[in-house]
Amino acid sequence: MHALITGVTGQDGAYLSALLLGEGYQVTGTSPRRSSDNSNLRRLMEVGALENHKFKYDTMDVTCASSVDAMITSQHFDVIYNLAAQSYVAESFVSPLATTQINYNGVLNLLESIKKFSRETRFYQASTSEMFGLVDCEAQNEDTKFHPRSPYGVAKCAAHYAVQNYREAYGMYACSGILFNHESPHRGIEFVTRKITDGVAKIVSKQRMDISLGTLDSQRDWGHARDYVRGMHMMMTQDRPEDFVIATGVTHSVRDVLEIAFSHVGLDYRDYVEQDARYMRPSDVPILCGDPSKARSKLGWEPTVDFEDMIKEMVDFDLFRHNVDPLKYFLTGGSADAAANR
Ligand code: NAP
Ligand code: G4F
Repeated sequence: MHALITGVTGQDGAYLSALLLGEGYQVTGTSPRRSSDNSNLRRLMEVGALENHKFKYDTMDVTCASSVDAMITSQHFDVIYNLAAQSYVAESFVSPLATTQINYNGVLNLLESIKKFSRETRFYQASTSEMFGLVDCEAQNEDTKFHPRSPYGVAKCAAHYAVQNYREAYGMYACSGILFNHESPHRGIEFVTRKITDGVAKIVSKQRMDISLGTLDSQRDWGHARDYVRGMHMMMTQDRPEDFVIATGVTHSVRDVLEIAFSHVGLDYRDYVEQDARYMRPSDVPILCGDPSKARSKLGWEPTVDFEDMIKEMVDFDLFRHNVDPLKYFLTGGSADAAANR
């Protein structure tokens, strides 16, 4: 089996590559051409994908129809996972058109190309809980109405409906995973969980004194990316294409993330966090909580990583990255100097 993963250099691209390679797939992973220092391949290196002979990295920008066509006609893909996106919600308020180009037009380019040249290829779209936005029910499932609160959410809604339309109009195996927030040590540093765990590690290693954040009241249903890419793969190996919510069903606040991350290194977040209006959004999503019942019953999917363990894993990873050995740090009663990993 041959899989194409767009947006392979992101968090999910790395985990999905590792999963599919482990299942014996040949994987072609793409992202747009960036500067030539190859730093965008860091995650793929860390999960061991780059050294696997069944993995090939190539460049492709989903906003360019001709390069999408060239890729899809150059070889046969059994399955395409479209993870490519401008995925940072705050940035979408600054660059709504660019976000829409990638997150909606890019999806149309892929769907059109599959329709024209490779109709049997299965297509996965990375839909998101951000589409639910301002919710009026306790738990969101596949039937919950959308009320997006950002240009990112609006573009993802449009893409979601396009996938549904290509499925109905052309009988294509096209489906969307409506994934709630998922994090890991490979999460982008701009997202709130990783910003906090990286900030904690910088405070411990005395590189900074505090962290500036926006609202601490937002609540999200946060799971682990490794569990969530498993959900994607399960959706793509069903007999019929269907959309699925992937979530834990448990909600926490930004304050909970702070509480866990700081107390893990023996500090009180109240002494280190300041609020900064620059990180507030014109309209935000106050609370999300997913109902993954359909994924549980039809796919047999279950999350395996506990929220608190995930945040601690991220703090430990960032401590290590900032030259503090977490084990020595705890054994020496919280001395970063004694635990310097040099
Ligand atoms: P991510 O880390 O931001 O990765 C996004 C990927 O898209 C990167 O490889 C990026 O390349 C690539 N990309 C950006 N512009 C592109 C373009 N014009 N053409 C092709 N590729 C482009 O995102 P993620 O967290 O892995 O999420 C993967 C997907 O799931 C995204 O579509 C996201 O919107 C969606 N999603 C994420 C979550 C979550 O909580 N993580 C939840 C629901 C849905 P560079 O590395 O070169 O920038
Ligand atoms: O970590 P966030 O930036 O994630 P957000 O906006 O929920 O989006 C992520 O999850 C979506 C799934 O629902 C994905 F589709 C999307 O691609 C992305 O992966 O922010 C979470 C919450 C927000 O309410 C934000 O306002 O945290 C709040 N927050 C408070 N201070 C902050 C900050 N967010 C960020 N990024 N940085 C802050 O300083």
